[in-house]
Amino acid sequence: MTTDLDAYWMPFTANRQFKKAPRLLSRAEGMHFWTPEGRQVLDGIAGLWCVNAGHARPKIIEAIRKQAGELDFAPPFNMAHPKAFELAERLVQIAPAGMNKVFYTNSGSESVDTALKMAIAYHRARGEGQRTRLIGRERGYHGVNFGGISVGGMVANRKMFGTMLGGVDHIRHTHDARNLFSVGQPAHGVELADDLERMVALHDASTIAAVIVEPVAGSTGVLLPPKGYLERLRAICDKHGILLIFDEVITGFGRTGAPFAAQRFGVTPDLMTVAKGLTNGCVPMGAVFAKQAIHDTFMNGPEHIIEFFHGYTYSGHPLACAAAIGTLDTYADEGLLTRASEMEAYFAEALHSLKGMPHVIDIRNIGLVGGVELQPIDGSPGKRAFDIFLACWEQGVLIRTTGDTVAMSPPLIINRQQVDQLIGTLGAALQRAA
Ligand code: PXG
Repeated sequence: MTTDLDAYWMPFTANRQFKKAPRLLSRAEGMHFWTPEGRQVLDGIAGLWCVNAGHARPKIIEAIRKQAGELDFAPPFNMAHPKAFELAERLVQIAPAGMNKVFYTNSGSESVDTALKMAIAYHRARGEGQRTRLIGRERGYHGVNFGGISVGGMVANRKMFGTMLGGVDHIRHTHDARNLFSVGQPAHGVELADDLERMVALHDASTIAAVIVEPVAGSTGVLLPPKGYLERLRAICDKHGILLIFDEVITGFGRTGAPFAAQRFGVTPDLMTVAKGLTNGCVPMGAVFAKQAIHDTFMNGPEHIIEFFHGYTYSGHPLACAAAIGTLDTYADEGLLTRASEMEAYFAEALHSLKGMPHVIDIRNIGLVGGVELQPIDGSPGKRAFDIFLACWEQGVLIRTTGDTVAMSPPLIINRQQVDQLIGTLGAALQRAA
């Protein structure tokens, strides 16, 4: 190493451990990364669930290059540039029916906090300003901003950052021991959605603005919605006038086999948050999709007044919009937004072949997402999976771990041989570690 590693405080990383044995990536193309030493590594997690079309795609690179030379920045408040409108129109074409308004952010975390604020402000605009309560779910992950960690269900956030937003409550998560080793959507647990009725009984619907869930929880270990669960959540929300927010930061842009999980599961939310695959990870960008009626509720009062008092300096940044348009072109050219549905059966079979391997206690999958849960080492939660992560890295395959679950979410361009390599390397690491 010629560069000093000292000054960079790394995010979500065990800094001291990392700096003793750094893992660096210096180049990427298609399904692969390369290390500075020239070692090739198969990307089993699409960067961080974002590089859905694979790395270094020409249309995206060219779009960014061209945009940088043409218009580097335009103020997004009271001004705009053409690509912001073009992109929104393109996004609405692939969105669930009726979700035809798009608000830009720069990340998933910002999308989540934007959607929560939109929900509260929407009810106020309708004359129900007392609806301020937000309902999340245990084991939910909604990014790192205060709204997101409040509705999220991660214990570490509670331990480290205190009480966070008030007026928040949580329904139970959907991980259910009756569903171990289910292939695809599990059969048991639709009644977990009835927790929302308990929230209504406890807090009264008139105080609740919205419920936010990930259609498939990614970061906390690939937790699937039981059959009928999302439908029931939708019905309970409708019954009580509660907005349903899907956080599709991970599930958006083809991950589950349809453009959005809302379409895969046939349940349309009122608001939908996205990021990651929106620009194929090339330029930071997020967005919130809203139903027409929600948007229209804001379009009241004097026309010179700002309707939604919210936005970011970089909302709809020209480079991000260009990258997103290049990304949507690439997805369309190659049918990537539905390719996971073609690969799902092969991926599932390979993944579930790990059943019976040492320490494997559950396997979960949908589209091109897989989770393999391992028996934790007594007294050292997370260590078993992290050791497997390191073993795979040494064998040229990048996976993710969360707790003792190994998560995989490869670029949607993955071929069968690469699926075999991904799962084969993981299987071999599990055998060796036994
Ligand atoms: N919502 C969901 C559902 C997410 O998965 C965010 C919001 C926040 O997005 P930003 O862009 O602010 O990071 C996420 C992020 C992992 C992992 O390995 C997942 C995420 C981030 C980092 C790691 O599971 N998801």
